[in-house]
Amino acid sequence: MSDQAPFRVHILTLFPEMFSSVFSASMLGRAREKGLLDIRLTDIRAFSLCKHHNADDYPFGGGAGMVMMAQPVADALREASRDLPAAKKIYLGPRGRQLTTSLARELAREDALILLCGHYEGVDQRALDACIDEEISIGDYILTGGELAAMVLVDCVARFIPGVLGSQDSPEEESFSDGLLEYPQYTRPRIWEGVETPEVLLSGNHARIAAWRRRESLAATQRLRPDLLLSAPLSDTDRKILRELEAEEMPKEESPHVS
Ligand code: 4H7
Repeated sequence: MSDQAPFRVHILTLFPEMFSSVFSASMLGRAREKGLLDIRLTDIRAFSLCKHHNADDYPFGGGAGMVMMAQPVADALREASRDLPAAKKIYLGPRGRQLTTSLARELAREDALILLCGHYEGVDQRALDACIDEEISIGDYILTGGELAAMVLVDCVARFIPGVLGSQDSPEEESFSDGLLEYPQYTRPRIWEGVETPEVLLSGNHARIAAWRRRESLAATQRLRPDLLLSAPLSDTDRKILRELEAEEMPKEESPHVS
């Protein structure tokens, strides 16, 4: 248990059963047990006023699929808002602002979040216009529903809630926080299938290890995501290492080579 008030997330969906394993396992499960994260789920169908509890209907203008009706969605959002009046109301959809580390850090500073998951062809635009503060996308690809996007957002935001990561870890130390890709990791056994762990990691020399890791981060970023180097904060030493790596990668024309 913790004395800090939990970060509250209320998720509205037609498929609440999709969330149980993701929110019970590993770090998110532990964060909830520790009282750092309070996740509520509402089945939008419960707000349907129809005989058969439908919350979707055919699209006006025709076309394939179903559209989630304005009334049950808006009623569900308004009830969630009465409970969490300061919460930011987010719709997960492909037209939204893209989720990044910096957006996740911002969202973790909100009082609470209400997440609306669209399914089928999405939600009637009038309910979105009346109730939603912001649409967020987890990336440029299409999903069958907003539920997986909501899970990704909660996972990503939870890492910025104090106490969710172990006391050793800092969310700022990892990839995309310092603007570089991560260095490779090794654990026992020291030799696996004949492949050795880099000797430096067994040296116990913390300065050498830190220097090796920084070099590996720079090398991976240069090779795999050179675009990140344009905005990463780099020291003079970093720039010198990058020039060395570049020279290794691209040997000079006149340098001798084995054929
Ligand atoms: C809201 C609006 C999120 C939710 C539209 C959701 C990608 C993302 C959805 C849709 C999502 C993301 C309607 C988009 C049907 C696809 C064929 C559910 N897809 N749909 N279209 N990138 N899908 O964050």
